[in-house]
Amino acid sequence: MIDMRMKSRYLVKDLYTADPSAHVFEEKLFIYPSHDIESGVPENDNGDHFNMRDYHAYSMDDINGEITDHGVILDVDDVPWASRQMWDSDVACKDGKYYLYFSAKDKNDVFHLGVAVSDTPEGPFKAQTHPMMGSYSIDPCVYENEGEGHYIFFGGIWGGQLQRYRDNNAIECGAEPADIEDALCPKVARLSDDMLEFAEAPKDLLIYNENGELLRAGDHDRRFFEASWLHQYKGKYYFSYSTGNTHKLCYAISDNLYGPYTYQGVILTPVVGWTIHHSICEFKGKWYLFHHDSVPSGGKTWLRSMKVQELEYTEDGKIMTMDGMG
Ligand code: FUB
Repeated sequence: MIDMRMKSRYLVKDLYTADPSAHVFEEKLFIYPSHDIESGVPENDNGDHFNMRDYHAYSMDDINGEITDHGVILDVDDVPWASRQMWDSDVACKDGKYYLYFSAKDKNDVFHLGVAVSDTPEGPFKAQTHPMMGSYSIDPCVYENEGEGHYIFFGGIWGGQLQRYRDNNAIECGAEPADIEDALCPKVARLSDDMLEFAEAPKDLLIYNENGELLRAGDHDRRFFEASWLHQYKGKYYFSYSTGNTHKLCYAISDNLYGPYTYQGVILTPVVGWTIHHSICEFKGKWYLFHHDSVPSGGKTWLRSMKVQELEYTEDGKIMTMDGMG
């Protein structure tokens, strides 16, 4: 059942913003979105029309208060290895330094994950000279497992290129598995102590259905497509993601960070626009879903606007489904 009480609101009116990653740093809410622009690249299944070139950082003292735009925190021209398409990003903090993880294409049009570093959460960030070694695909999300270390989750199929890899190696003519085969998995890896590289080879994050079977590639309503996010609630790990071509935001739960996870249901039903992407963050005792849609641009898929709405759990820890059109 969809909870119609929960209304969302747009956060920024003067720029198009998407893929919001929200965190509490220095007692403020910081949001790191993609910055959508009208670049004139025609729309295709490869996502070439998402032709972004920089990132802004935003902060809020209060969820209902003013939002501050801290300006450009990283531009593609300041990333030595990148050529175009600055897609989804996330930020983590360790020992007073801030690390921006981002997806971008290299000079050969291959997606990798990059890291840029700053002394403050509002940036600007200085990029490393090379992408993270062994990184591929898109949509990094970094989660600090309290007292234990930081972990990166990533991956995205179709334009996000995950289908071009198996066992962390590029393959010839990469394609999605057949419908009856196991779906491609999002990836998880522990980060190195300096936060700049993988500390281990990325592992598959397995998502099972209610019968204990891996989700199949043909299960488009539930299989992973892109937009990884991890949060913890009442001792359980919640991995949430987009189903891409069926336009849903779903989640799965595990007792362990590495999984295996069990599929639970839909967080957000389809929004206006092709992509659905999000983050989940607790701020001042309440939980919020940050996401985007294309309503303000009149439905242009590549010009999205970020939003926030309160997220609610049932007594037994299920996330109440929200209406993407609400
Ligand atoms: O913003 C570009 C891409 O669109 C993101 O990386 C995907 O998750 C989708 O939202």
